[in-house]
Amino acid sequence: MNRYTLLRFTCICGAVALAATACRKEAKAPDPVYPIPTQAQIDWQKMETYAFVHFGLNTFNDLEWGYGDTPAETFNPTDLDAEQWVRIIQAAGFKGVILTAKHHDGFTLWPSKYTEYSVKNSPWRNGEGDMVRDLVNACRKYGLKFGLYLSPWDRNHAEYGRPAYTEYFQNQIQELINGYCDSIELFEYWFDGANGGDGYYGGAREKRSIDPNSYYQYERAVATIHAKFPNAMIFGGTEPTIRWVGNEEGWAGQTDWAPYKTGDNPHYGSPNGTEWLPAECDVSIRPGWFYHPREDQAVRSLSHLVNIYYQSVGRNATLLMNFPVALNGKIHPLDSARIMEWRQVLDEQFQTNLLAGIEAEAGNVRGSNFAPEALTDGDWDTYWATDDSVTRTAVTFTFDSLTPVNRLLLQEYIPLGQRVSKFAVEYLDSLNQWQPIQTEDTMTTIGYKRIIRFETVATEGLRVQFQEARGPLCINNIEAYLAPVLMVEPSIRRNAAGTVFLSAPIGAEIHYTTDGSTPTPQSKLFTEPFEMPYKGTVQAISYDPTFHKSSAVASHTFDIPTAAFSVVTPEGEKASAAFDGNPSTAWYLLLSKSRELEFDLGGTYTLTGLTYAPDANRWGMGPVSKYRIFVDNREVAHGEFSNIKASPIEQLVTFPQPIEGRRVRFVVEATADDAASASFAEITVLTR
Ligand code: FUL
Repeated sequence: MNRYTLLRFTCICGAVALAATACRKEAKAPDPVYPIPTQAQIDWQKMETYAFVHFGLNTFNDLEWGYGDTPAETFNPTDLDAEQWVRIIQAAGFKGVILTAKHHDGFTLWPSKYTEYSVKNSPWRNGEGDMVRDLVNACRKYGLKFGLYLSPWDRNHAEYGRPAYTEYFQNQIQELINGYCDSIELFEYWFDGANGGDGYYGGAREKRSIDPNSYYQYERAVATIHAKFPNAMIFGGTEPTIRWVGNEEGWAGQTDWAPYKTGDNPHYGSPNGTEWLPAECDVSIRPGWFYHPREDQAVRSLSHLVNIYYQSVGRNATLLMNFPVALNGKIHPLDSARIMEWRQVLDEQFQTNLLAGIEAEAGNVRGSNFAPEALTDGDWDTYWATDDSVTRTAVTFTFDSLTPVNRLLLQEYIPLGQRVSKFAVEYLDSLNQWQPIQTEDTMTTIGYKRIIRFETVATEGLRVQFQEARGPLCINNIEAYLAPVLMVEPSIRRNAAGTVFLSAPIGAEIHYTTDGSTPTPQSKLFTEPFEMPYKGTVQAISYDPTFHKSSAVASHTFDIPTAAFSVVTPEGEKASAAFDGNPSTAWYLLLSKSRELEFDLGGTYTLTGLTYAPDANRWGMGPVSKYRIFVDNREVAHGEFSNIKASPIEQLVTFPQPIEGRRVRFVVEATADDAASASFAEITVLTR
């Protein structure tokens, strides 16, 4: 008889928890700890993952934020197929899809009767097309939930900033809700908060500012939506039911409270939040939200996407994954292949719940109707609860034999509020001692779902120590898994002098090529940094020689090295961090001193473009939003880096034609946050 069976047949009240269960009577449920979610918020959170589709005029003009003046005639998908999107999205396990019915450029993907700036004036299906209708029909056919994104900021509309636009905005919401959403469940409505101020505005081409809290009349908008869909979640505006997580990278804080109050950091929420406002993590499968052919090489890696899942769903948030539909009107094959790989990895990682059917022992039990059996019975609505006075206690799971394990999934019964703020996980070692698991995860909040990743241990027992909570514990589910190791592709970096550094997880070999061929385990083995002081592409894989497993291929194309670059303006500056090949260090240009960075390349080159990356560190500031670029005093480009504040990724400027020269001047016309300094994490030139 092992320890587990022994316990099952013992009934010593108080001392042994499982036994305590049997001796207990039924108890009344714990009081809620406020704030608590609505049923609609609970149902939405249970969706866990859903998709975004960004598609529109931007797609055809290689833009992220159209100015509102790109002609409607440029919208021309050759082979639009909303059913293809829905099939892929559903096969990858997403429960719904949100469409950018109108982005900031004001172009509507449905033939709105309130504007001419829409699909009806495009060549697509001779102006007879209606993308909102297509997607609604596809969702209805496949049983996928539907959501709408409608940008309040409209850079096309002549009346933007005046009362007439507010009416227009409200009319469009009426049009969408009442004209399109019959017999479909609208699960979410997205009011994007972005507003860069300037736009075409019917030809005025000027900057207009509004007070978003009063101008758009969000209360009216929400009343329209909720009149028909009382359960739809509202993102943004003045009456949200969920919150933006504060970044566009797909991660929530390790500590993540659904309770929230004004002023809280959206990554974390807070235990004394007054409103139930759970976090949604929006992220694109590529760097941009809209499709750009150059980003075909930049689809997020499998390991990155898997990580995003753990850092969103695994941290009490939902995941909103964007697909930038390509020029032909379909999800790009690289994106669909990657997301299916992602689904497969997650299915493998969560294949067999090692705790299914194992009865837990609990240090305290409120009553027989709140017994720890609820933790592993597969029923979301049953939960283990403790006495009102007990917030510190443990649950223990005993395996029949040594069991390797490296994941623990915990869920609180959130209808009664979010409670746990500190816990620890332990395993039984070979000497029958409890040891802490080795993990980089901090074990603070749980909420709807928390997943902890740790080093594999082969053990006969797991124990969760609940250490702090806002009230008696209410836990409805605990699962454990053994996830196969996922090979992570190497990271590739080159310093200013042209030395290339590759790194991979401990234990993995790195094999690489520099001749354009795909690396295999037979390719050159990386043993030390190597020199590549010229233009070229490094491709590399991680390889596990024990299990003969390779990672996906990492690839990085480098242009001329920056060692020979020297700063001309501002005089006396070296700006080394801007040229060091390391995007996590940044140089700041003090704008009161100079608004430009001019540098000499150390030789004459034929230049085709430039890349600029702002400081993307958590507290980074001063991303350049408007620029002018000169080569040897000739202006070669000017423009805007759209959405750079919310998404501080590398920006590419391609010059209209190649130009010979050696002095590049980058003029900062504006920063997205009006900071006193502009940040330069990296600046490079592209040569022919
Ligand atoms: C941001 C927008 O500005 C981006 O273009 C994108 O739509 C993203 C989802 O939200 O605020």
